[in-house]
Amino acid sequence: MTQFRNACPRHCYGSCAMFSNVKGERLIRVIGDSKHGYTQGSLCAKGYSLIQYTLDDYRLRYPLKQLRRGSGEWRRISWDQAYDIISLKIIELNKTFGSNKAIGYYKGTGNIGLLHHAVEGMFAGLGSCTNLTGNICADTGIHVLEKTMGSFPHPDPEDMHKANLIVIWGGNPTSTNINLMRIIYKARKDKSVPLVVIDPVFTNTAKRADYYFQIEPHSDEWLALGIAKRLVEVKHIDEGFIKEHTCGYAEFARELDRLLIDEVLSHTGLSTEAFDCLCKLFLEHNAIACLTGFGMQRYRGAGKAVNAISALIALTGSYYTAGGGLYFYNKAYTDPAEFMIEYCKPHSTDGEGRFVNINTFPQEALGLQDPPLKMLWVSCANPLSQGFDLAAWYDLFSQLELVVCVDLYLTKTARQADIVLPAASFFEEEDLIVSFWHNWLTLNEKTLPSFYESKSDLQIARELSSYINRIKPGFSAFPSEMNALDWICKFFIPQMEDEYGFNSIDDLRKQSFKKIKEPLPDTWRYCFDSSLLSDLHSEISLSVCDYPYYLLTPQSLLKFHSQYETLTWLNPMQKKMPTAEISSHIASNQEIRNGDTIEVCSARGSMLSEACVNAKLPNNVVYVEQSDRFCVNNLFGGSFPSAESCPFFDCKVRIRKVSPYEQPEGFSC
Ligand SMILES: Nc1nc2c(c(=O)[nH]1)N[C@H]1C(S)=C(S)[C@@H](COP(=O)(O)OP(=O)(O)OC[C@H]3O[C@@H](n4cnc5c(=O)[nH]c(N)nc54)[C@H](O)[C@@H]3O)O[C@H]1N2
Ligand SMILES: Nc1nc2c(c(=O)[nH]1)N[C@H]1C(S)=C(S)[C@@H](COP(=O)(O)OP(=O)(O)OC[C@H]3O[C@@H](n4cnc5c(=O)[nH]c(N)nc54)[C@H](O)[C@@H]3O)O[C@H]1N2
Ligand code: SF4
Ligand SMILES: [Mo]
Repeated sequence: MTQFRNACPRHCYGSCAMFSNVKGERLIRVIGDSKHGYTQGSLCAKGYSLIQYTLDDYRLRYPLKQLRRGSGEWRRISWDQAYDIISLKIIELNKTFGSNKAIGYYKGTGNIGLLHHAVEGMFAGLGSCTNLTGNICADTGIHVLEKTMGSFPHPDPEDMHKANLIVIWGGNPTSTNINLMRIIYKARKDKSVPLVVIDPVFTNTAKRADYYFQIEPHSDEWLALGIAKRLVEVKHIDEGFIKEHTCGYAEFARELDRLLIDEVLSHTGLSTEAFDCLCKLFLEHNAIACLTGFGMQRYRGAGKAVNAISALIALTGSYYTAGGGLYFYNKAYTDPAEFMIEYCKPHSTDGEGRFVNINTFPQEALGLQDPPLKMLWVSCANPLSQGFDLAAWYDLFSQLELVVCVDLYLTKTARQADIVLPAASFFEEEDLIVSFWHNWLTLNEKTLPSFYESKSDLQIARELSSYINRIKPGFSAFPSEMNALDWICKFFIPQMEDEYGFNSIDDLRKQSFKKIKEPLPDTWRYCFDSSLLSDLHSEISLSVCDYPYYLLTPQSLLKFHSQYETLTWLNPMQKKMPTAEISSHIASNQEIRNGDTIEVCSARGSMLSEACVNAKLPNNVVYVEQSDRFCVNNLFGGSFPSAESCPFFDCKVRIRKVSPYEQPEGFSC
């Protein structure tokens, strides 16, 4: 039996370090690495199920060509045939339009390994393409925090237990960030640090809290500003911090004066007692750790909420305290990838190409002219299941002359592609995993041989780039000669060794390394944004009568967005239709019982679901899991402010009980 070091490459807060045991060519065991400072040896159930994932019957084995898009008529082709079709199309489009701008890519969050940036690198190597920008999970918060704090600090999550109050605001770490819960439990056990959860849904995290505040969806900025007003009124603010490290406080405080607590209560739905209790918690603590979850920013205008929360933390002076501050996103993790993309660029090009934002991708791409987008490469992503405006995605696909999808599975997106290329699992490739949350870096060793003919994104980028260059020498500047170990040893190690304190790949094989971080410099400043208050009343109002309920579709413990659905270890019951959780109030009003079929209907679309009555859900919330098979995103769509993440939780629905006579036979979504 051989043991390897691996790291889970899901877009997960954990980026867990693990060991894999292999017997013959079979993965037989995975265990967490107890020496990793953040994950300390624990993996989630999805991690342990990777044994089934590597050999899943549903995994793609060979390159495929679809005779007519969406027809399901697939032919197995060789890799060379696939490269030939793709290369010829790229060269043809270049000839027709005089640049590579008609060629674009969409890269999702399927694998965050540094070497997967070979996808962006491959397109950078072609020169002026249509490139991707933005961050689907966190753009709303990133833009706001950059405005108020410049390069915003992200405290070390391992220090969270040093705070004296922990607030989880719009996040659900018992599902999405399991390792953090260990740190929170430690804080409670050792120092009785109270845990506060603010979420419209009584989640599993809320169940573990000392204080839970069930607020109306989309009312976070009202709540944060309400607490801020109380702190300012009773002069319980950190005056030293405000004087030395902030600007704009006086105006912000003046604007807070105009805010009425009654308005706060009516927007948030909290009682006076609950609001007073929350204010008291903020008044009594000065090292507040606030996890600003990604869930809370998925509605139109949610930037105001992140902005207001960051201001509240500034008023308490928590940014410089041990364990205190705003825990949101570790931006530093994108730096090495950006270097890689730069490195692949040709020395002279006909310009930079153009950029399309990931959040508004299908709409923006549809609007592109001179030239229009004609070819799309989709990798690590399932946008026809997970995208926000699926109608726009289908429109975009219909204008494309070639769609290539690289994936491990025949997803909803792959089913609409012309060419599907089988991707290797992370056990079948070398990689480096850097977290977007904690400060650790872990080597991922190649553990298994390739599953049938699957290849890593890097291998595909190398082979396709050299195939094109064989047809048209010098067409691509992507360094095809560099294999994974070359990138790691010759490129990433020299770039990162000082920051992380390692010298060689042998060091990386022995352990994970933690980035040595500087403390927040004295010159750091927080800028209060008083326009926040003047904008507060300009809420976008959604039609309440026709569609009275908020549809919330956050992340779930046993899935990863559209991934892991086929694994029976995680999902033993193969459902016939999706489950929609509804409150007892909705259930009794509409005489719906557990197991009844209901139609969940938005202004954009509808889906049949099996009702599950959840007595803890608020009266105005319907809760559905994300899925590839039963794709809920058909219900979303519409425009939203630029520089914001897609408003996935800004969907209003109505529901209707469906009589058994109305139900289509053999329902599938
Ligand atoms: N198991 C698992 N883990 C994951 C993922 C996964 O799919 N599965 N996905 C990963 C990715 S890519 C991401 S982006 C993260 C996201 O993970 P989190 O940051 O935890 O965010 P979400 O799960 O989207 O939403 C968190 C909470 O926001 C609440 N919420 C919804 N609307 C509001 C509101 O208006 N106000 C407040 N205060 N709360 C609201 C929801 O009820 C939910 O409990 O998780 C990562 N981790
Ligand atoms: N309803 C609803 N929709 C949402 C959200 C929500 O909260 N609610 N959240 C949004 C958020 S935050 C996110 S991040 C997105 C996630 O949406 P996507 O980025 O599309 O992520 P996944 O659905 O996880 O799909 C990733 C795909 O990558 C594939 N993959 C895995 N490893 C590799 C690899 O090494 N190479 C290649 N080529 N492919 C690989 C997987 O098989 C999978 O099909 O969903 C968004 N959509
Ligand atoms: S999905 Fe997240 S928690 Fe689970 S093993 Fe992977 S990184 Fe760890
Ligand atoms: Mo995400």
